[in-house]
Amino acid sequence: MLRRRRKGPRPLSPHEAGRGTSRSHRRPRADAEVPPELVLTPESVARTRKPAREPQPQEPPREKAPAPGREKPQAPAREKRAARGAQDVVLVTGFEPFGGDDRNPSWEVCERLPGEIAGLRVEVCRVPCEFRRAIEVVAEAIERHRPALVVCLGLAAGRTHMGVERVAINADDARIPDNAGMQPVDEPIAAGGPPAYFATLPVKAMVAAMRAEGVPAEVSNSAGTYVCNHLMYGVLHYLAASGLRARAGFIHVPSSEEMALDKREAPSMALATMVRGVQAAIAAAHGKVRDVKLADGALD
Ligand code: PCA
Repeated sequence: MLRRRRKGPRPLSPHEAGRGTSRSHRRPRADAEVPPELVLTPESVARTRKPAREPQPQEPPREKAPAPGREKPQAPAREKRAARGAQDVVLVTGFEPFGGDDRNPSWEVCERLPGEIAGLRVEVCRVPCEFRRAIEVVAEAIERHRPALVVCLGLAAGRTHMGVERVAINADDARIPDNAGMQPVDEPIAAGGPPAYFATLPVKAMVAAMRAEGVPAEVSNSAGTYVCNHLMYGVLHYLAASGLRARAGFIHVPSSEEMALDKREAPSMALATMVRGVQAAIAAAHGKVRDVKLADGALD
């Protein structure tokens, strides 16, 4: 039986109470407990925002950080765009270098994406390789852009294929410290949060679309236990709890050819191939809410 949506105003949940009624389009999930530091209000966003730093040489100023203290209150960008009949947004994120590397292809792919994919406006966001802070930065970008899709990218050196992650688990277990020196071992990402979240993007359809473009791709059943899994879990948790309708997922990319030049054992993929793959994956994710059935599971 189809359930009808209740008409008329519904009572405010404790999560919404005190935030004014302007966010009544949100439908928070009662069972998703979000750590208070991840519940973003314009005030908390302004508090967590670091002063604009000098742009890095290889970093084009795609996103201008406002001068400290001059941030605009967060507008419900998606609603305003819809009212103007303007484009939906896909937010694509990539990580800064980590673990002693001087580049990270996940961000280099973001820099090479076109401004539009499958009718979606592309916004990119460079993410620090830091536990907690990574989630805050992406949550802030979600509040700013109100995307329809969020596709996070990260490097998985040693992999041969583009890996569309199926699941993120509620566990941090860092073999090396992050870029801020933190090394959580066997700690939950969100105490009281669900053990795992599945990606809300059609992972098999994305893999199939990449292969159709000639890009080696696979479904991956583990995003690891480092900052990438942490970010994927955190973004899905944030979206579930905030009631925003964006769908989100994560793609791990192999080392780039440039990185493999001085790492002989590392398999690699050309950045241009990764860019083609990400474009195909986004187009497939935008076109399909339900996944396709494709026998492509792992035996181990
Ligand atoms: N890869 C790491 C974190 C940042 C990145 O690009 C990971 O797979 O967890």
